[in-house]
This record gives sequence, C-alpha cells and structure tokens, in this order.
Amino acid sequence: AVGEAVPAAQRGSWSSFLKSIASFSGDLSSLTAPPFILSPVSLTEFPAYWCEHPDIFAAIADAPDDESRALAVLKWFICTLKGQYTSRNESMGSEKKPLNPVLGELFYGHWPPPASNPKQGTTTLLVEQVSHHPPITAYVIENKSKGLRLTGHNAQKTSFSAGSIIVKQIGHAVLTVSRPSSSPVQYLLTLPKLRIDGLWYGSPYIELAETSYILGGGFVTAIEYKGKGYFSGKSHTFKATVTPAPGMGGAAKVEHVVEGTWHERSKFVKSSGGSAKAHVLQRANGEELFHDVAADGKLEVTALGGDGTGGMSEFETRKLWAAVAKGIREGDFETASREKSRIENDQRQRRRDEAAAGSTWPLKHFVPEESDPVYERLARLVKLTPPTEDFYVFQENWPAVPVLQQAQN
Ligand code: CLR
Repeated sequence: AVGEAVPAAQRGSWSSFLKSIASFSGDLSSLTAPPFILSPVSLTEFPAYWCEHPDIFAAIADAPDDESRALAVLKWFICTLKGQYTSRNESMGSEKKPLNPVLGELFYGHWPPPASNPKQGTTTLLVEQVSHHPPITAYVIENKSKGLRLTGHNAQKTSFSAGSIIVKQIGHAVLTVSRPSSSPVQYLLTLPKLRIDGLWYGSPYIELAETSYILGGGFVTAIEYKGKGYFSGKSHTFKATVTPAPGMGGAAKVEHVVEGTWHERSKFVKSSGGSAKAHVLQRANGEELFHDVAADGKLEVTALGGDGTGGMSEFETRKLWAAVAKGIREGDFETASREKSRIENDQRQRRRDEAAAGSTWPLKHFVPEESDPVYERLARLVKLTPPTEDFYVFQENWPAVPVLQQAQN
C-alpha cells in the first residue's frame, strides 16, 4: 500500500509530496518533505564518499604501469559506489532527503593513515558549496605524499518517470596522478545516472543506470549499470570494460572485463594480461576477485574545523546545521524547521544586501570557468556529450586552511 513504510501520521503528507514531485521537474531540494524522510546531513558532506577506502585510493599511486593504473583507478571507483549510493539505507533505513547546502557552506576533513602503514599518507578533503540556485558542490580530495588529487563538482537534474525519480548527475571529476620522473596523468570521471525507486512505499533506494566512464592514462573504461530485472536479474550490477584509448593499444589486444555487483563482489570475466591484473587481484575461497566490499573496512572522514583554531567557522556544515541536525535526529521537528527557516532567512537577507551593494558572495576556494580543457581533451576519446563542461578551479593560494595543512604534515 502507499506509504507502507511511512509513520501513519505522515502518510498524507507523503502522498502530497509524491504528487508534487510527479508534477515537477528541476530542483527537488526546494520541495517540502515530511519529517520521516529528512536526513540530518548536508550534501556538502557527500564528497567524502570518494575516499572511505583511503588505502585503495593511495594504491593508485603505486601501480607500475598505465594498464595496472587503469585497473587500480577502476577498483577505487567501484569501491566508492556502495557508500555513495546505499549507505543512507544502511544507516537510516532508506534513502533520505539531504540538507540543501547554503552558498559558501564548507566542509573540511581528513583520513589519517593507519598505524600499520604510515607510508599510505594522509588524505584531506575540502568542500565548498559554490552555488545555491542551482545547488552545486565543488571539492578537492588529496593525498599529497602519494601525489594524488581528485577535483570535481556535482549538481543534479531531476525528473519523474514511471513512479521513480530520475537523477541526471551534472558535473565531473578529474583525478590527477603526479609522478616523480614523468608528467602527471589525468583521468576524467563521469557520473552515473540514478533512479530512485521505492517511493510509493515510502522507502526510497537508489539504482544506477546507463554508463559512466573513466578516461585517460592511455585507457578507456566504460562502466555499464543494470538493476533488478535486467541481464542477471540482480540489483546493483555492473560490467566494466577496460581497453586502450583509440590509437594507444599497439598490436597487443588488451582488454579487461569485470562483472559483478558494486555493493558486494565483482570478478574478472575476461582478462588479456596477467601482470596488470595481478596488481589488483583479491583471492578469496579459491576465487579470483576484482573487488569484495566485505574484505575492506570503510573509514569515515574525520571532520576538521577550518578556521585555524580547531574550532569551526559559522559556515562549516556541522556547525551551521547543528541545531537542525539535532532536531531531526531527536525527532524534534518543530525546532528543526524553526532553525532551518532561520538559516534560510539569513541567506535571503545576505542576498538582498549583496544586491543592494552590487556585490556577490566571494567563494573561498574556487573560481568558476566556462569550460574545462581536461574534460574537452578526454571527452573526445568516447565522443561524450556535451563536448565541454564548466568547472570550478581550485585556488591553491587562496585562504589556506591551517587545519588541513597540519593534517597534511
Ligand atoms: C550527490 C553526489 C554524491 C552521490 C549522491 C548520492 C545520493 C544523491 C545525491 C548524490 C544527490 C541528491 C539526491 C541523493 C539521493 C536523494 C537526493 C539525489 C548524487 C534527492 C535530492 C532527494 C530526493 C528525496 C527522496 C529521497 C524522497 O557523490
């Protein structure tokens, strides 16, 4: 029945919420949703999902050649998907509606290396909400000692189809791998399309669809996503094909095909060479696995205060939303909604003041650019559309974040 998973008192407001999304397309964040579906976490925290396996991220730097590195990048990408797309179901019972970040909202964090392997280095995270209308989040994830940097931005375009919310992810990420004796290698990562199912019952969950790419370093990786009812009948299935970029393969026919589920296990179903594969192979129960989620623990990010004293400034997400998040966690929705209105009114006032003064909000870490040359160059490998995309360029020399620098040393 409709709203089976919804608390009885909120069923009415759940069906009106469903009606409003069915007749609406654009920015979902602006729709009022019933309390049971609210998450206390802001979207500025989501980029942390890229690095909940800092060891698998760091291992990219240790790959001995282009082919091994292409597989190492794919492995890291696949290992992030469970956190990105199923973790709210695990921690909160279903997918939820995240807090809609304010312009200039910040999140800083880090992952220290494990005591057993200090050489893995520290990974740091810097996130800034660079636009409110539409919501756009930019981030930089970096392991300086390994020479790895991931920069990217995210926005979403939502529509409604056959009872599901379809989310087209706008934006892309670029992974830069610096090497001591040769030029850096760059990979363009595109993002999968999402379908949010289970809405009718009030227990939404994400399924991935279509194809996303990892392009660069002499290779092209296409990752095709399927859900329940498609080829294997299982949820969360993918098939990844790694081949040399056009004109890069030479005479040797290199091809790796990996199949499985991104929230559990995947294995090589075809592999042309032994040595590259050996670099990422996991063995368990006599099987040659590409990746087994159960075999690696996830490490959640440690949030850092970014104002240099270890405390947080008022725009840091966990400070900004503290009262709202507490209200949502404790079921005190009156306080949550009052505090949320207070933040939103303050934002409206700031925008009015800026308009009156003829100024705009100064971003702290990024500058918007109309087109990204890295995207343009790598998108050509598979003739992606659009042929170019905008980008947010990280400003190394702008207000340094002392706490992040400390973490890096
Ligand atoms: C943000 C970027 C991350 C991956 C990711 C995971 C979940 C997505 C989120 C992104 C964007 C916002 C999102 C969310 C799931 C639900 C939520 C689409 C793409 C929407 C706005 C809320 C819908 C409300 C229903 C749950 C009722 O790397």
